[in-house]
Amino acid sequence: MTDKITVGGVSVDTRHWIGGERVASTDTFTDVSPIDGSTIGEISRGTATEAAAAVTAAKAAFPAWAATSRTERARILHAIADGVEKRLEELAIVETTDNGALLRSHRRGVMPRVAHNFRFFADWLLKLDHEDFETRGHTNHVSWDPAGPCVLITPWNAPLMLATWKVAPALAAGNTVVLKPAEWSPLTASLLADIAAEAGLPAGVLNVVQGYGSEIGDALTSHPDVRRISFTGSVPTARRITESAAANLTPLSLELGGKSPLLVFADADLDLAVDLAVEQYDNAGQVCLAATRFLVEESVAEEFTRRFVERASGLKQGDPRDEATDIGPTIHPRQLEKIDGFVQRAVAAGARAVIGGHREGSQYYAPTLLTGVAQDSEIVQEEVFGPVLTLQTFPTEEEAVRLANDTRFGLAATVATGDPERAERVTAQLVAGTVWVNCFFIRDLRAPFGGARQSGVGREGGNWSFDFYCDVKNTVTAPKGWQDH
Ligand code: TXE
Repeated sequence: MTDKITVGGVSVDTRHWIGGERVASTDTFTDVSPIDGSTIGEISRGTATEAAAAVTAAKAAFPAWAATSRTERARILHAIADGVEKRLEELAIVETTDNGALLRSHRRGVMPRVAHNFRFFADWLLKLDHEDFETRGHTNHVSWDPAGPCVLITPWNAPLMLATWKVAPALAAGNTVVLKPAEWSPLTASLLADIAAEAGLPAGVLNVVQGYGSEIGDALTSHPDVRRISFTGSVPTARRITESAAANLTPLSLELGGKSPLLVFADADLDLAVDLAVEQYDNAGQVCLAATRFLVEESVAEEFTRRFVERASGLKQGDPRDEATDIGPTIHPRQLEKIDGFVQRAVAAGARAVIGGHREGSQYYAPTLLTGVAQDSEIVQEEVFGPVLTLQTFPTEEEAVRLANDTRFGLAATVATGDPERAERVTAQLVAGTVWVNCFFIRDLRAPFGGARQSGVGREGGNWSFDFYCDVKNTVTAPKGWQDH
């Protein structure tokens, strides 16, 4: 095994990053590019030994980092953001090669947001405060104490973006981190380790362990020295992690899947509604927030479908490095298999593919829209995580809300309507962590982010992140002169 590989002209270390040193495992796993199925390289395949070593390193580094002043922590986080900006192009090309999402989105949207994640939590840290208050002359002072080593487990659909949503607030809060990126997209986490070290983050404050969740997950999540676990991924894995964390009652933040609706009312601006609908193919549909269920008022359903099909047919699918591409590949042939299984079972049950409904070669799935789907069918109830959307119609507002809420998820919902009163009525009834009205994917780090029902546990963003990553403490001090009594 070579320690470094070159990806799109960028050198990437394939080993773990533990206690400020590169550590190799004896075994490796093969990282494959979704663009063409070619092998990128062999990556260290972590075991329980490296997982434990990473937690030990995080524990050892914790007291000094927790005691580092807020200003200094914020300065280092800004320096990491500088490093991300300096290496933006490199990060973009490596991420695209590794997970197949569009290079143009990585360049212009995602990587700038990665830098912003660090800047935002650095700045928020500096203004983080609770007001002191008084109880019968006694002062109550609430402080945000760092919690300790945090295990952060992230998925492959937006690897560095989702990792830094967690890493930045965890570090800002004064915690140390063990990051376990997904085995299908391990590379940018390794680059982040380099960038953080160059920015002056002390050894052991950020550790990265590579490998299969099934092999090293338990060693991380059941470790008694771990104080927080934040996970983004699937519901079954979240259940396993929850069981494993139960041993020490380690607090969890879980950001899971969704089956979010897009409600289109007859009074909506239909062109806007179609714009919002077409956006759901972004990242080849591999987006937890995607509004994959179109619920359209009967009277406009035909026209909406016509315009949607016209727009969707113009989308260009292909190599995500090409600036003209709109839809890239699916992360892995196994995911492609899974997507096609969902679609073929839906079609066998009576659904009609208005567009798509098939693979395009060995890495791509054609953008698909299915109609004739029953509310209780698998395709309407389960997350596909591919470019597969369903369309159902509704006769009344009441029925629209009923259908929208009728799944076990509750991550997001999007409403297209021209009537502000309807917007207010409907949004008040929707079960979702985020509701967008006549817009989609607007995300401000000050706002809470998370899911209702099986879409997640907990909220992150602004103070919500610090609530999670800190041990909030109240100190009650007696009035001056208490010793005279
Ligand atoms: O997810 P997993 P997978 C959904 C989506 C997708 C499905 C399966 O529907 O089709 O999940 O994807 C680590 N202990 N989402 O199998 O298994 C794993 O190594 C600790 C939605 O890739 O949840 C990876 O780092 N960790 C989603 C991470 O968990 C474990 C994004 C996610 O993998 C582990 C991704 C264990 N026992 C998938 N087993 C979203 N919400 O955006 C695995 N992991």
